Amino acid sequence: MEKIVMITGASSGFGAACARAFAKAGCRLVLAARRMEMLERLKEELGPEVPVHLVKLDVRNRDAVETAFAGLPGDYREIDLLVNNAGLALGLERAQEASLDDWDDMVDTNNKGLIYCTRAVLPGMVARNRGHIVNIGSVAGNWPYPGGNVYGATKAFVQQFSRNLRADLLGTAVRVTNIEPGMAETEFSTVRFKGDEQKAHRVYLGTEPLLAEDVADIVVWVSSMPGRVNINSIEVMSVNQAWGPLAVHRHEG
Ligand code: NDP
Ligand code: 8X3
Repeated sequence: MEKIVMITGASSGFGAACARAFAKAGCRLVLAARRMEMLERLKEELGPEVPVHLVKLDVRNRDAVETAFAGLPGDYREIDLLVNNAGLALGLERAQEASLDDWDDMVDTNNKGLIYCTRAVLPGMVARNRGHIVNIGSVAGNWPYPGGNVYGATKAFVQQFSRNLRADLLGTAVRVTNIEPGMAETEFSTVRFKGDEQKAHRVYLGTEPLLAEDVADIVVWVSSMPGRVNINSIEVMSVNQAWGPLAVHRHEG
């Protein structure tokens, strides 16, 4: 696969696993995240034979996103595949107690960052009549759960944005896919619980969650389908996760 693949949030979890998987598939990689030292380590791990361009980028910063895409070296500029993966959940408090700063941060990263990156690559993809945007949504965008409030809503936005992109791109060869994973063990819960490793660990205790590699395999698969095939969305869970019954509150007595 001789593609130029740009992955946001490549410093850990799904993003880093996607980098490893696309490196194995023979792609040129543009890896972006805020923690440059983690990206440097990943580049070293991938080895000198894998063409990698690193970008220190906070996707919440619109100017920085525009500058980063405009400043890509010539041999990395014509991005074939953008994996919009950078994202986070912050907190699990009920809406009436949740932090507005956390809500801002999730909207700024999961939604605004994702649309800035998408808008930066789309004109080139349409002009070349070639390209694929893979968004990392979540089951949380499809199914409500207590404390999911704004995080789930940001992922519902990603789902609808992905569908609307397809509507706009009809008549071009540019593809759009929304991947909607359930519980997967990455740094996700450590970030959600603001560094509380024990609380994060308890999320996965006694289960066999998805691995980052599972999600990366799916991203590689959807992008390696023939050009006539657009996988619109894939919802994927660990076999240890399923839906609960609708909740009913009953008065005492
Ligand atoms: P991780 O916390 O392991 O990875 C998140 C990545 O996003 C990191 O590389 C982080 O890099 C990057 N990131 C966060 N904020 C920014 C920012 N402002 N600018 C640039 N990069 C940023 O979690 P996951 O791998 O699990 O999460 C990846 C995506 O998958 C997210 O969108 C998440 O919502 C989604 N997801 C996760 C699930 C799970 O259970 N793990 C399930 C469903 C969806 P850095 O901090 O270096 O900037
Ligand atoms: C991450 C999955 O269920 O923690 O998007 O919201 S969940």
